Amino acid sequence: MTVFLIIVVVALIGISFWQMSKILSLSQLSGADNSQVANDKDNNLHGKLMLAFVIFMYLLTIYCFVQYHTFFLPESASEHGVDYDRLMVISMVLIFVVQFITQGLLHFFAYKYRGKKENKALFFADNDKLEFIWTIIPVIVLAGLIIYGLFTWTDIMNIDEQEGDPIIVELYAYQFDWRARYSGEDKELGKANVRFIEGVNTLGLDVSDSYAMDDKVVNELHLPVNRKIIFKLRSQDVLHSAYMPFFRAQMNVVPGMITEFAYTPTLTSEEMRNSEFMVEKVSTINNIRREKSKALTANGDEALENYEFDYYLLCNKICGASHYNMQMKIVVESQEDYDAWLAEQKTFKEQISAQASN
Ligand SMILES: [Cu+2]
Repeated sequence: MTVFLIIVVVALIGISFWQMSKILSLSQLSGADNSQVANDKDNNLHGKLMLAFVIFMYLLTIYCFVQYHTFFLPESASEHGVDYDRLMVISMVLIFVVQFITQGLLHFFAYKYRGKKENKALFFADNDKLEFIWTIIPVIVLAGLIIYGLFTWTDIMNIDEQEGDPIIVELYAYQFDWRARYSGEDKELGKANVRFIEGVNTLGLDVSDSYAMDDKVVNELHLPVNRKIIFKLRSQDVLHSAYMPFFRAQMNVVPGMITEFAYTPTLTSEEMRNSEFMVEKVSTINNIRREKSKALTANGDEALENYEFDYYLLCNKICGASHYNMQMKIVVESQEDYDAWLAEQKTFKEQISAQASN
């Protein structure tokens, strides 16, 4: 309703301006230039505005880069992320350079050749050579970019379970949290179906499947560094999206099917925490928190805790009211630490027997 009223008000203001401009133009003295044809004064003004607009846009772009470059992601924490970033940089630099030149020329020529009373437009039908040049160059550049992109894409999306010694982890999404499932000694994830969800069996594991009994369901994702991880994604309810920006990974999580993505983490949580980028970022965040804490404690409230960096798995599909808070901590650590952590986790069998004895 509010939106509707705002639209009505804006429309009415528009109409009143239009009416006022009509009254003003009618009330002008008869000597004024009432012609609809642009004169030299109009052309001059519009030519200069054309130039001013492009200069303004360029200055704004430069300002944004200087002001907001700290919001870019740091170096990728996964193996394929390096290729992904390279493709992104090449595409963006190309687009930027071409756009900077062509847009600039377009506006500059609009200014330079703005209308003048004594000027007459040159009749210029076409030029085959020029047509050829500005067709063939984009064709070659774009074809190169697309082929390079396709190769990178197939490399990234190639999920070969036989290659290397991958760990298979299930990521399970539901409104509004994540669970991860690791296979046990048998290195095989057991069958699961949302129909079997009951009690502690929150992921609907199939109790008749022996592979499921030694699976481990956890709410913190631990990954050994430099080891290929294959993620099998499953959703309980609606569309979610598994988003791990530091690893340049994102995959839809779709109810009724299993989607997959694989990557090899290359930087442990500790290494990322100690990187130059993160040390600076975290200190900026903590400075802001300290400032806010001052106001909070003055009001008698509790001060904010110091922030420490951690990788997170986020949901990147607006999946409902608490979507914003749908996240799971990711810990990338050494193989030994990972093994020790996994050994401590309860198997599904232990979980259901604990429930039964309760
Ligand atoms: Cu979600």
